[in-house]
Amino acid sequence: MQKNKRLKIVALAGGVGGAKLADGLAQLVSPDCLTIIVNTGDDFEHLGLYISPDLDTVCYNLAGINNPETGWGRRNESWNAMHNLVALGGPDWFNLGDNDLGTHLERTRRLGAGQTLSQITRDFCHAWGIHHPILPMSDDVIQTWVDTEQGQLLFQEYFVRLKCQPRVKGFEFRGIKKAAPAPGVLESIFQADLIIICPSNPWVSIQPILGVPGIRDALTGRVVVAVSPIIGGQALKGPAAKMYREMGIKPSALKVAQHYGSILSAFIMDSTDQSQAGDVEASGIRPMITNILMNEIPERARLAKETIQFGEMLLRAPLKEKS
Ligand code: FO1
Repeated sequence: MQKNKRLKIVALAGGVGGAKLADGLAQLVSPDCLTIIVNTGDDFEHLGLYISPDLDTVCYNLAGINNPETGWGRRNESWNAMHNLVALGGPDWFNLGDNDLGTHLERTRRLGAGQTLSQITRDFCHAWGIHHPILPMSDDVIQTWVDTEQGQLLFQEYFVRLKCQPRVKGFEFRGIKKAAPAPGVLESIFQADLIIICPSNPWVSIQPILGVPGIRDALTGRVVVAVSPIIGGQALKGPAAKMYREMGIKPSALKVAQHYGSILSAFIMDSTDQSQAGDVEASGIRPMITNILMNEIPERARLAKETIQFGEMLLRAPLKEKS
């Protein structure tokens, strides 16, 4: 596929859905024209290890070493450490494969030696043969807590241990007000022709990124295109639709577009949701319709290509005055 050297692109990504489109973009756009900014609100300490699930999911996907079934963790994994840990009475709810453990051990060691998440991610990407810049949204600790009927839950407790069962009432991103964007984050946005919000969970993957002081403001006046994480009222993976319902919003592509609101120039939604395009347009956001499913690897590059083409069209068209 022709390498797209023209546009400078920044992609905002969270978990598995975001990693897929980020991987598709990386297949098309050269490293000097694509920067991926990743959510770190899911990070947490477990077994004394500092774990960064979304950074690892994006890196593993771009390195082609991700587990294709789950989307997270490593392929060709073994579970000897976990089996022995559990046999000795350790917690079994968060599965850490033997290969994956190497990442968490080394990240924890480096953090303890005073390195930043950005420095660590850069070195890990080099080791994994990833040339595209992958930046944590911040080097400061930001923790997503989910307000539920059972009280506040750390994100991974909610997402993995409790399997997203508790009813959600809200979210708190602890530490976000004092946090700073990681080195290169604002610069990459200011230099970008096109910002792509990947089909990640708007509540717990994209909102934390936008909440880091300076990031949302940096998007003002830029061409920002989001890909819907909801098709036909359902999330492709994860609790996004359930979260909308529990937050009192009927889940739909339209509601996601309105959730992102005025930062969006355009919103890419699945043809299943064609009937909502008029209302998206009425919300001041340009609707773009295509097949947004990425079940197979080649579909990642196909959707990435279309997203870039939509972005190029917007860049050529005179932009309406952004509010
Ligand atoms: N998700 C699960 O549903 N179960 C797990 O046991 C699990 C382990 C795990 C280990 C490392 C890692 O990087 C991710 C892991 N995830 C697991 C996924 C993770 O909870 C989510 O991918 C993100 O936090 C949200 O997308």
